Amino acid sequence: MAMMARTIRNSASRRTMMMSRPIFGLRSMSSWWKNVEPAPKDPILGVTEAFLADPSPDKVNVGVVSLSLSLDLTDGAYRDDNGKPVVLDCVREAERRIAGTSFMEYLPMGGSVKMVEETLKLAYGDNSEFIKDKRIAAVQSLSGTGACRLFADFQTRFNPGSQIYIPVPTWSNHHNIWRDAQVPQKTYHYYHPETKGLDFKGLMDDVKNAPEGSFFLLHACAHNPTGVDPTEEQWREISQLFKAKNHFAFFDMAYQGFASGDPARDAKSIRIFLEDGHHIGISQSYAKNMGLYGQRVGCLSVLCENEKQAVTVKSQLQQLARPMYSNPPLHGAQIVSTILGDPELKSLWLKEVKIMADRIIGMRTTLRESLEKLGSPLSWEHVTKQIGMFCYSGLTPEQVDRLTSEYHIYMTRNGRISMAGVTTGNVGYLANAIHEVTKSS
Ligand code: KET
Repeated sequence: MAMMARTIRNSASRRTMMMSRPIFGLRSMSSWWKNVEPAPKDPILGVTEAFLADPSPDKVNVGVVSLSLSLDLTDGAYRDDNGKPVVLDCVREAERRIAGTSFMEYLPMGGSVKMVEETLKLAYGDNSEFIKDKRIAAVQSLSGTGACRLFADFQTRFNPGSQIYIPVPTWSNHHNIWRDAQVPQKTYHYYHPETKGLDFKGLMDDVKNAPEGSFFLLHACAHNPTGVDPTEEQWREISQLFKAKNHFAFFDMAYQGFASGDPARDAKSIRIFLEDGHHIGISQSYAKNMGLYGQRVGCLSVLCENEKQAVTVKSQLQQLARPMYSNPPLHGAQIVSTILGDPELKSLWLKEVKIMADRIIGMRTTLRESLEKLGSPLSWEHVTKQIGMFCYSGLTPEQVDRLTSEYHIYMTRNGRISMAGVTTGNVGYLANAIHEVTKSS
């Protein structure tokens, strides 16, 4: 026993000695990153971090009527009317069916063929001739962000020096994505702060004045952050002008189903471009409309001239994916293909998408009515006019700061409210706080 204790003591003191001995070379090895500055906080996900760090004891009371609620209305993640995250019933059923599967192997570099097939139908239409003719190069992507990034990398590689036109404003990460892919960015007019609607004239002028064959990023529906979409007629005019200018349209469709409650209707902009014979690119995501945020499942597609070209383009997209992440994750893709491949589960999904979209539309009405009942001197018509997950409220960064410091309400500093986090329980609290910070403006 005594010998054992001595041995332990000895080896412990040997360890201490070794640790205190200077290890030459280590200092110089670690010093190359000593000048690295902290990265700026992300304007969306950074706010959620701040919310999580808020020590307010009432934070857990989200959704409960209380005068000191703490609300996170930052990112576009859907909550039910009790403020709780939602796993759709169709997803639970798909998971039940997948459970116990013996397949845990790699997907191909381009991802699940079945998932991609079903996903293309949602964007291009069930009976799309382009799908039948195999003219679409498509790969599973790491959700919508991954699809945008893969496309941006494809653009740089095969059209070096080309630029991308991005709307003002847009989802903040669009700028990061094309910047990191080394694609120079230009902007085009989109939102009119005075009318809180579309600046259609500004948009058309910018499209007209861009050099022939420019790349444009378009939000297919439920524009983030403004909630302002062109009408069908305006989409037709945009498409015609793109045709005349030979521009390339890349559609980011992160909210299919969240604008109208019907995914097919929300793909109208894309269908118009297809009818007009454009070759387009599309990013699709199941983060929001299937609630698969953390599963990172989406799709990048590029419509080509013929099957041969589509095979070639797909091979290059895979070639871009291989050194980055090799192949995409399996589980989310299985969930999606199980749901969309089964008519019953698919119709359950469509019902659930509509329920989510309708709840948000209902909350817009209640928020506007509550502000009007409080006697707000401002117009809140835009709250119900805008569509999708977000309300671009018109609040200034200073007013947002007051909402956070005085009311524990978190949202991005551009005044974007994630309507998906507004509930029957907290809408009154939110309206009151907005009224308090805006009534003297
Ligand atoms: N495009 C748009 C327009 C978009 O708003 C998002 C996410 C994405 C793509 C990417 O989603 P993904 O989870 O990669 O499929 N927007 C929300 C979350 C975030 O910022 O990442 C948001 O704006 O809150």
